[in-house]
Amino acid sequence: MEIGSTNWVALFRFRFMKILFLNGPNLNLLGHREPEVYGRTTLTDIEANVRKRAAQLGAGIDFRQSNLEGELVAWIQQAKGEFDVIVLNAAAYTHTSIALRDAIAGVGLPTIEIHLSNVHAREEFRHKSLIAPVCLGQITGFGPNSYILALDASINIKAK
Ligand code: CA2
Repeated sequence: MEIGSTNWVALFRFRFMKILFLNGPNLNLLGHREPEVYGRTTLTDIEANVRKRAAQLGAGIDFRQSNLEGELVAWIQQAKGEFDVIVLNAAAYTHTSIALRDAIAGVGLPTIEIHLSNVHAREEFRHKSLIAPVCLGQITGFGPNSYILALDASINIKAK
C-alpha cells in the first residue's frame, strides 16, 4: 500500500539488522595478559566500540564470550531467526573445531570469521582455519579494528 510516496508495507516489514558477535576461549584475558601479542585493549573496550559504531549504523548487536566449545555451538544454533549475521572470533577453536564448523554450516546464517592478529603471519598451526570454508569471509590482523570492519561488512550483506 502506498500513500503519497511512503511504502507502508516495506516500512512495516523493516527491522534493524541484528548481528551476533561471538568470542572464543581466552579472549576474556585480552588487555590483561600478553599485551605484547594482543595489545592493551580489553574485550569490554572492544564491545563498547562495536556498540558505538552499531548505534551510528542503526544495527542491533549482541556481544558474547565463552571458553566452552559447546556453549559457542549452542549460541550459533540459537541465532537462527534472531540474528542476520554472526561475527565469530573462535580464537583457538578456529584451528581445531569441527563442531563449530558444522554448527556454522548447519545454521545457514552468513558468518564472518575474524581475528585480532594476522593468523597467517604467525605459527603454522594458526594458518589453517577449519571454519573458513563455511564462512563468508575472513578479517584478520587489524587488532580491535577487525571487529569494526566486520560490523561494516555485515551491514552490507544483502539478505537472501
Ligand atoms: O588473533 C586472534 O584474534 C586469535 O583468534 C586469538 C586466539 C588465537 O588462538 C588465534 O590463533 C588468533 C587466542 C586468544 C587468546 O587471547 C589471549 C589474550 C590475552 C592473553 C592470553 C590469550
